[in-house]
Amino acid sequence: MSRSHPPVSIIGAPTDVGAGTRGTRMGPEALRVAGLVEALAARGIDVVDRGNVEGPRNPWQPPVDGYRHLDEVVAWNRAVLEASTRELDAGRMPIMLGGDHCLAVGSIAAVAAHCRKRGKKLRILWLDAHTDFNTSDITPSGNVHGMPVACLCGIGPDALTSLGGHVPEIEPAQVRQIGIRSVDQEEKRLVKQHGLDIYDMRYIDEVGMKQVMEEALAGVDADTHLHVSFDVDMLDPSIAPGTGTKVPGGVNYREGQLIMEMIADSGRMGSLDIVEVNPILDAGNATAELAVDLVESLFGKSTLMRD
Ligand code: B3U
Ligand code: MN
Ligand code: MN
Repeated sequence: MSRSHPPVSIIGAPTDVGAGTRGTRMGPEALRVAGLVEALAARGIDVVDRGNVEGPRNPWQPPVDGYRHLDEVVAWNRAVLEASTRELDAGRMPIMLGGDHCLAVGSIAAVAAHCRKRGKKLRILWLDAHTDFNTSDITPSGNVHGMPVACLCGIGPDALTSLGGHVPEIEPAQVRQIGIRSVDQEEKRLVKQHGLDIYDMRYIDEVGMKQVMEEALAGVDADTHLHVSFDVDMLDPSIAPGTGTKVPGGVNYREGQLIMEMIADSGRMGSLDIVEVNPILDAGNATAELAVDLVESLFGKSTLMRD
C-alpha cells in the first residue's frame, strides 16, 4: 500500500526548562544528526527543516509555588505554538522536536485551534511512560514536563491553560495514553477522576499491542486529525537510554514498530512531537537513531512486503 503524505515541516525547540535533568536542549540536533530529515526525504516526503525556535535559557532554579521555571516554560510554549500554527495554516504537518514534554502544551494548543477552525475531530495519542497529569499541588518535582496533559485539559496555571486562548484546549476523552508505567500517587487519583484512557504496560502485556492500537484508534475516521506526542521514555531504557526519566519495563522494539505501523495505516496523522531525547545520557546517539527508525515506520516504511 503506498500512501501520499502531506508536506512536513520540522520545528526544533531546544530547551530543557520543563525537565528535572538538563540535556533535552540538545534533542533537536541529536535527531537531525540521526538523519531525520534525510529519512523522510528518502520516503518521497516534501520535508523542510525550519530550524529552531528561540526562548529563554534554563535558569536552573528550584520550583516556586509548585512550578519550576514557569515563565520560561510559557515563553518556549508560545514560540512552539506560533511556529506550529504557521505550518498548519500553510497546510503542512508540523513535527516538533523537543526539548522536554512541556512543549506539547504549545504544539497541541496549535493543533486544537486548527481542528476547531476546520471542523475536524482531534485525537491525541500520548506515547509515554508517564501520564503527565500532575498539578502544582501534587507534583513531586515541580517539573512542568510532568503536567502538560492536565494543562491542556484546563487544569494548571492560567498562563499555560489559556496559552492558545481556548480553555480547555482538549477534553480527556480525546486522549489515549500508551506505554504508561509511572504515575504518581495523587496523579493516579486525578487521571481516574478525569477518565483518561490509559493503556498501561500491564494491559499491553495482557492483550498485546495489536489490540491496544485497535482500541486506541477506534473511531478515527476521515474527519479526524491524529496528533502523536511521542515521549521516547515510552520505550524500554535498554533500547532508549538517552532520556531523563527512565522507567524499566517499557515498550520493546517490535511493539514500538507496531504502534507506528498501525498509526501509519490509519492515514490520519496530522502532527507529531518527538520529545525527551537527551543525548548526554545516551549510548552514542542510539535513542535519536531509534526514534528516526520509528518515525520512518510512522511514515509508512514497512518491514514486510506491504509497501
Ligand atoms: N511524574 C513525575 C516524573 C515525570 C513525569 N514526566 C516525566 N517525568 N518525564 C513528575 O515529576 O511529574
Ligand atoms: Mn512525557
Ligand atoms: Mn515520560
